[in-house]
Amino acid sequence: MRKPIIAGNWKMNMNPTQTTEFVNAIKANLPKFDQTESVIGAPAVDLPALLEAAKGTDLKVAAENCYFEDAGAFTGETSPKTLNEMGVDYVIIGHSERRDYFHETDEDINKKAHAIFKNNMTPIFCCGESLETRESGKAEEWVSNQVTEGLKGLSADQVSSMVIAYEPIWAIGTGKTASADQAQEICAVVRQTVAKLYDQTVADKVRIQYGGSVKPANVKEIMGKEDIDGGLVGGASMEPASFLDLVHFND
Ligand code: G2H
Repeated sequence: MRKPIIAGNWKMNMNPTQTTEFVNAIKANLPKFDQTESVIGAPAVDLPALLEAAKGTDLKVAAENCYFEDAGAFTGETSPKTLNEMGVDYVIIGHSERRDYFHETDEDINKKAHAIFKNNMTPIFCCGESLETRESGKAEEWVSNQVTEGLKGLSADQVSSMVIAYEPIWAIGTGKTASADQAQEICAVVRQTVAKLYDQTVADKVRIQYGGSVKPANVKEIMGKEDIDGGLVGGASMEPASFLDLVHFND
């Protein structure tokens, strides 16, 4: 039985004051962590405020990115070692915005996955195809390849414990959601890919999220699909009542 995981991805929105106010507004009404994991991914500059406000609550904290080295001459980058020392639980890697605008490669993302595990945190590894790739009939092959490259060298235990987020680029922030069936179809491909690379036991353990215009109105149907264990949510995660509706999808 895989525990559901709903994670907000605030992207480059919110400031520390808004972060504290947000957590104060939701913290008493979060589901118990052992039933559903509620996570917020915030910009690095908001993480101290987020961690402070989340202390003693059922909320887990994600960074939206990190570098793959612990320290060194890498101006402007964020150390995974420091994130761990701060108390961060998850790090989102390979989001399509980072692949596209910041030219992150499969190899960079794979190095980040290794660095995150080395520093005792859990990656939320994103994958997903563009509209062009989908229309050319190559979505399955594309996503399977991203997963294969992204997981290179990770152990079965590591992959069993991680989260993979399938986010079709054409459904991100566009208001166009993949139908629950379209989302399920590719999430099943992600799980089959993990089974091929490792084995069925690992594939049965890895948690797979769908992301792309998830909102309170569609979360229940999406979460009802066999291979979907969670949501990675941008726009609809930035308002307290909406966030609470998402994490209480099965109430
Ligand atoms: C996809 C998602 C969050 P939104 O990027 O990862 O954003 O829910 O706004 O489509």
